[in-house]
Amino acid sequence: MSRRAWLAGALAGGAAAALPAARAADAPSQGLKYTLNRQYSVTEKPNSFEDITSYNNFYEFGTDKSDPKANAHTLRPRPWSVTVAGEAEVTGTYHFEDILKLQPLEERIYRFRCVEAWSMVIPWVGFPLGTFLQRFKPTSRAKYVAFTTLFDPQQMPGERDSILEWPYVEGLRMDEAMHPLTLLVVGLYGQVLPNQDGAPLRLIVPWKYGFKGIKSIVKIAFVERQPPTTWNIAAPNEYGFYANVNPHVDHPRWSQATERRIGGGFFSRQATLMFNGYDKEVAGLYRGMDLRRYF
Ligand SMILES: Nc1nc2c(c(=O)[nH]1)N[C@H]1C(S)=C(S)[C@@H](COP(=O)(O)O)O[C@H]1N2
Ligand SMILES: [Mo]
Repeated sequence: MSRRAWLAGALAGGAAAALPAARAADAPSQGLKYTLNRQYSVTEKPNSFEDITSYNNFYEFGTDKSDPKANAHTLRPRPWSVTVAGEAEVTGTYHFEDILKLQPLEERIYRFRCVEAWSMVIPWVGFPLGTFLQRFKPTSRAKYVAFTTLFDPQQMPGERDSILEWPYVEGLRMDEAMHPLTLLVVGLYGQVLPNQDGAPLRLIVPWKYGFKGIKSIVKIAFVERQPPTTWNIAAPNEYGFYANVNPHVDHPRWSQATERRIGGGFFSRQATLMFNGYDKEVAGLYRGMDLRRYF
């Protein structure tokens, strides 16, 4: 599909024109139409487009932070389709451009905290996962949502290495998936999502560690049981299913009390906030749960 056809689809889904809130001088121009959601945006200064697109974790393209930018050109994010399956009245396989037309795009400026204790502030463009999922009329048996990344070693050469089990998989509890902060992302800085950030469609759950934000999604399934998740399979004592940002629960090999803000100078560390600063919005989801056990 041509770039023009893709853009036409994106524009058809756009809300009334609004001034982009975040713009980077170094961002290329492949613009989306979207409206800033102020209610769900932080006022901290966003990282540069360069930071967000050159310091990445995307093991399908290598394990160094600079590998995804160098290698992700082999990914072909258009055309793309996404299968919605499992415990729902409506299921099927959908063209990405048709998914885009379903709802207007929003810009959300979110804090982003990797489990490795670095962080950024990122102006994502996307739409709430919850409003998307509701269309499929999940049944009462749908207790979790399971996500799967593309498996194609031709496009994703890292999938030939056994460093992780492929394809990358992730999951959320149903109420986490339905929470208004949970976002399906198609762009950043007002531009179509670059390959290294998980084109064409990735998840962002801003109160959880970055590894929950599965990239290049091809399947979304409503399931009854808690689904397996890639980093939990790799090291269950280090990475739990919930992975809520929590400065009081250290990783076995390092502290989670502070974080290094990328672009902020190597020695400048700042306090990590409970639920990455989104505690007012999400603490209620975990009331009564032992956050040390369900980490
Ligand atoms: N498919 C896939 N998704 C993934 C990863 C990955 O290796 N493969 N890495 C995760 C991790 S550890 C982080 S911190 C974020 C990084 O997102 P970014 O590179 O856009 O900042 O993506 C997450 N999603
Ligand atoms: Mo991460």
